[in-house]
Amino acid sequence: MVQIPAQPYEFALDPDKAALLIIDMQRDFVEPGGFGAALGNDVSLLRSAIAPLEALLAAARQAGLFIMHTREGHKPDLSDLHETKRIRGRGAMTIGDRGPMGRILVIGEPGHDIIPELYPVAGEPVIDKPGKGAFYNTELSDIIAERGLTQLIVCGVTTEVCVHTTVREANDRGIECLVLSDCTASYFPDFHVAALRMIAAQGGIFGWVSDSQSAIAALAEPAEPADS
Ligand code: TIU
Repeated sequence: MVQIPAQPYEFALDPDKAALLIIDMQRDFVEPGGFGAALGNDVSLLRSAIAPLEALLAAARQAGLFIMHTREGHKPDLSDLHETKRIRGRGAMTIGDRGPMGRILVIGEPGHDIIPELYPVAGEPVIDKPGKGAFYNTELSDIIAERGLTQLIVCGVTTEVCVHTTVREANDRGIECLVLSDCTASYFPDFHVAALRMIAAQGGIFGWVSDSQSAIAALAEPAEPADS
């Protein structure tokens, strides 16, 4: 076990039973012309998470931590897209429409892919998810069960939407989640702060909140046996 300073109290990381889960660091969310912009957002607000995530990803790879990435998106025939989601927002552009990075939020299109700075390497599963949470209609539960995972370090975008939904889903499945504040971001800075507070409030009702520096320091430490 490695202790990571966190809110509401320290997180006891068991690196053998933990994974880093990076949520939706896709061009569609952080670059102009994609889904985030189509919803009327200033996508530059999400870019603060990239540099801390690059450092964290390097440290996690160095430490041999299991790493997974998710991508929100839909099959090219949109058969996995609920009509309710397609029309939500009533914007001029929506999911499946063609933008400067290809069809918005469609698997295989340039905008749907993960940004180059955080691109997955061999051995890091990429989980395509049609919803906001990473458990709905994905193989994540199977991967967690096969590997005997009990903890997730959850990062990515956006804090109050896909990160929060995933943390809530994981919490209900008995998975402990540590969310790193500077490795997540929102189009709404006040929502980011509130979302993190919601996780750690009430004695850690959904999980724990820490930051990349604390996690990176912990990943560099040799783990103590779990029963010490
Ligand atoms: N709109 C928004 O804040 N987020 C999403 O639609 N998806 C994710 O959070 N990935």
